Amino acid sequence: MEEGGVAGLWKEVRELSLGNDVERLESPPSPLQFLRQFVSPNRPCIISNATLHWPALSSWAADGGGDEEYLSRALGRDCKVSVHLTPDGRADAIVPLTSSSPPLSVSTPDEDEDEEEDEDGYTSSLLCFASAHVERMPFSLALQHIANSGSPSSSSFVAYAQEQNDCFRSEYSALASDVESHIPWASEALGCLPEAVNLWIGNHRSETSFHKDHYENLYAVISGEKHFLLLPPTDVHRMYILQYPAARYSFNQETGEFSLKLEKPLRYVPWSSVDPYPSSSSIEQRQRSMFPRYFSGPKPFECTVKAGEILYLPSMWFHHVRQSPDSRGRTIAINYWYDMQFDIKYAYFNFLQSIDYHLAKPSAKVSEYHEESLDDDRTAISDVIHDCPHATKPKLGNNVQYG
Ligand SMILES: O=C(O)CCC(=O)C(=O)O
Repeated sequence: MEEGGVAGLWKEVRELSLGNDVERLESPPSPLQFLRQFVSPNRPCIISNATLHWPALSSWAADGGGDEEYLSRALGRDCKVSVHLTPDGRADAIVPLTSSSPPLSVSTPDEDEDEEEDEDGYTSSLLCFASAHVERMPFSLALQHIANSGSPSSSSFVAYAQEQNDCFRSEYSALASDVESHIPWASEALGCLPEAVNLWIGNHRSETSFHKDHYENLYAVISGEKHFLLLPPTDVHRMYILQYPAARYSFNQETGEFSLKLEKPLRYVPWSSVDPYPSSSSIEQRQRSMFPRYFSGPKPFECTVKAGEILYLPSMWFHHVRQSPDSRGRTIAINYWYDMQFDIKYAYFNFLQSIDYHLAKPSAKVSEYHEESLDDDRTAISDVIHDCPHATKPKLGNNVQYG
């Protein structure tokens, strides 16, 4: 891997500020400590023993002593919530528009051409940004679906309650008194109250692909565990962000099958191309050769957040999330999104994102750049976005926002 230039930056921020691990605090910091040691330097941390006083820790969590029915009783069994359904647990993820397993039918605005599939169901035709099928259903049914869909043999879909959009303060408001409405030391440090509070209930098949948000994120796990991969904003060139056409799953209850259709009018979403946990060795090989800066660069920060802990996920950090459920088959978390400061760090980040990785080599002359860029990621990227007419590198200010 290249030294100096942008690659030098990846190393330097780790040496100067981030280290190699996410720091763990045994108890909540004071607002001043949180501001000085974590928010200002844009460094993540995990805070243990952060929420043990919340009633949710005993009444929602499988090993907290609460009964299994508490949640649906407290919210109301028939109270409807939004549940995101996908064939494989990957919503808001890059998937091929033609895929054979699980059952999937696909149509594009120009309708299907004959494409040759390889053994993973990938074709040279098109990758898209696929959003979940969203179904409103009674909360008790949602909880059943979440637990059952943890096993591929018992369900043709994976259910994930992850509506975002401040869903905890709207759909789940009857549960408000079980948690704090904000994180006091964070609110004081950040000088504001949360802009959104979201509830996440999933199982081990639900996965959130690499992306970043323009929020300071306080992510509290209540039951089960969440596994994060984190990369700082300085590593943006390792994420291979490209514009993908937006598509949406729809699920047919009667046949139990999904179809995936491109949105009309066509819309493009800038999203990371990297899948850090490829599902087969052939996909892994392809990923490694197409995205060498991710796979050969410094390792992502890896951490597990357990019940009672809070992860501070600084604004603009790339994150990928998986989960392990509790004994009831659920992982439950709640997160608080606070407005970030659109300050000089944000401006630097946008500048970094806008510059070409190759042009940023310290000694590269323009003529060298033209030759070298041909045989590296340019060719790989043109494979990924084959047939994707508007695919370009993200423009300045193209915020990859989740929510
Ligand atoms: O828990 C997850 O699946 C994703 C969380 C996330 O992306 C966020 O909090 O911004």
